[in-house]
Amino acid sequence: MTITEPTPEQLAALKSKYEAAGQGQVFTFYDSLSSEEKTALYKQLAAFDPDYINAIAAKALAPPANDAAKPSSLEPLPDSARASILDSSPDDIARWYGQGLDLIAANKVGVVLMAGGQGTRLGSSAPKGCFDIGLPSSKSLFQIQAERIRKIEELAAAKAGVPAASVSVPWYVMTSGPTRGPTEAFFREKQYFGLRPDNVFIFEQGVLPCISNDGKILLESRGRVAVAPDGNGGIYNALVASGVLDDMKRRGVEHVHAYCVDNCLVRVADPVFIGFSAAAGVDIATKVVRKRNAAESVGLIVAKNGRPDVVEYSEIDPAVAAEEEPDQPGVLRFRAANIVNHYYSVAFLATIPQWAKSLPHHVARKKIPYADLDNGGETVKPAKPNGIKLEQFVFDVFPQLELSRFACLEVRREDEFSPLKNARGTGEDDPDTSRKDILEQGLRWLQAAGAEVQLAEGQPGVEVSPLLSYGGEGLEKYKGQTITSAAL
Ligand code: UD2
Repeated sequence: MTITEPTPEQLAALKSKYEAAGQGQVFTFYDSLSSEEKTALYKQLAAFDPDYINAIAAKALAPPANDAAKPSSLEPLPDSARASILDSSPDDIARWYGQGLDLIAANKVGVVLMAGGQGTRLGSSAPKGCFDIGLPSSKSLFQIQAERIRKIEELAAAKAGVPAASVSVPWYVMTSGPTRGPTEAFFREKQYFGLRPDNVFIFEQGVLPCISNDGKILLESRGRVAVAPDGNGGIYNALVASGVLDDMKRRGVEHVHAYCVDNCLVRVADPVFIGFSAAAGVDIATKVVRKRNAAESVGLIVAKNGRPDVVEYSEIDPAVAAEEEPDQPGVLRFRAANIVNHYYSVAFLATIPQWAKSLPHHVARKKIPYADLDNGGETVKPAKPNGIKLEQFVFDVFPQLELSRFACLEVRREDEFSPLKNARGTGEDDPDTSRKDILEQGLRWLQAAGAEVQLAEGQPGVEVSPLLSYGGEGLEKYKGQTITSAAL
């Protein structure tokens, strides 16, 4: 790497900017660094604006003016903004499905995967998409999702009567500092799971410095600022900065499905969702499932001051989360659970520069390893939270919209939502629940097709490859057959 240390003038200018912002401590060890370390630290610091960091940290730490979770300010979404697969007519669902496939066949649909999370709760150091949930095929979450893209391209081409090779659903994979390298290596190693490499676009979201409890930017070591991914709301700046939005426009993509990597049941580029959203002519739509119980760690889709909004599980007042319908005891009043499964029109995404900077930052209090300024920069691993990470949430864009520009589609949890959040053995949202949910879905599909399935002892179901069936279709050939294998 060519070492281009900053000139004395450049260094002085940056130093005074940080000192004026009360953040001069980041230069504590600068003079004792090697030339390469000086260049790296200067480059890292020059990428941040210390005044902006102070402003967003102060705003994020200030008590919310009109507390989002105060009971009076929240309402469930009005029926006008909601639909449910559970009570939609088969004709409506079939129409949305057909419209979605037609848009996919016309190469107007793209997919954005949010895969920058660090998956700390899962306890794996590899990116979550690489995780093997223990299926008979040992497929990773990335492979399952890639094969669903391949299958939906094939189904769309078949319906349109065009060659499969003429249909492309570009897959834009958002990574972060810690996940980019391992993700790219995994995709190359797996030859992009059979997708055309020029239809896979791996990009990186931004990072923000970690801040101590007294508002100081933390050093991770003598020559490096402690940073963390800027939240899945970093997607918006990243779509523009990485050239993804330009690529979508170049391809003529008009409809985008953005989703969460850790949901093994996710219907990637779901034609029903795309068709529903395009037919509704909305800027943003979101899928929800019925909340499992008041304490479930999911955001809640609500209406707030007449706008669509989401109150995150880490910020909801427990009393609000537990409120029940007055005339339906036991039914939660706020039960539309966010599952990080969103539709955007590209026309709306083109307005990102107008509002992305104004999205709020949320505070996550964390134990952040830091360089002890008073002890030669020795790295200290704190026993309790010593600072905050600032992150934007992807759904914080929702209040930008009038309700008429937004739609919410309730789907069946057992068909579409099984998040992988926790380490094996937790019993909830862990690798075993993911594996079980996929196998049970395959069993339901085969039984619905008329197959007789004989399960081995302790086998919860059958793994049906996405290349065989996207959503349970195309299994007629198993009618009347006896299935004994664990995977098809
Ligand atoms: C997310 C939702 C929550 C609920 C829950 C359901 C947000 C902000 N919260 O909570 O409302 O829907 O999931 O499972 O969406 N990610 C990035 N970059 C980041 C941070 C996260 O790409 O800097 C991705 C991450 O890889 C994952 C998704 O965003 O695909 C959700 O992140 P998470 O699992 O950390 O969010 P969680 O479970 O706290």
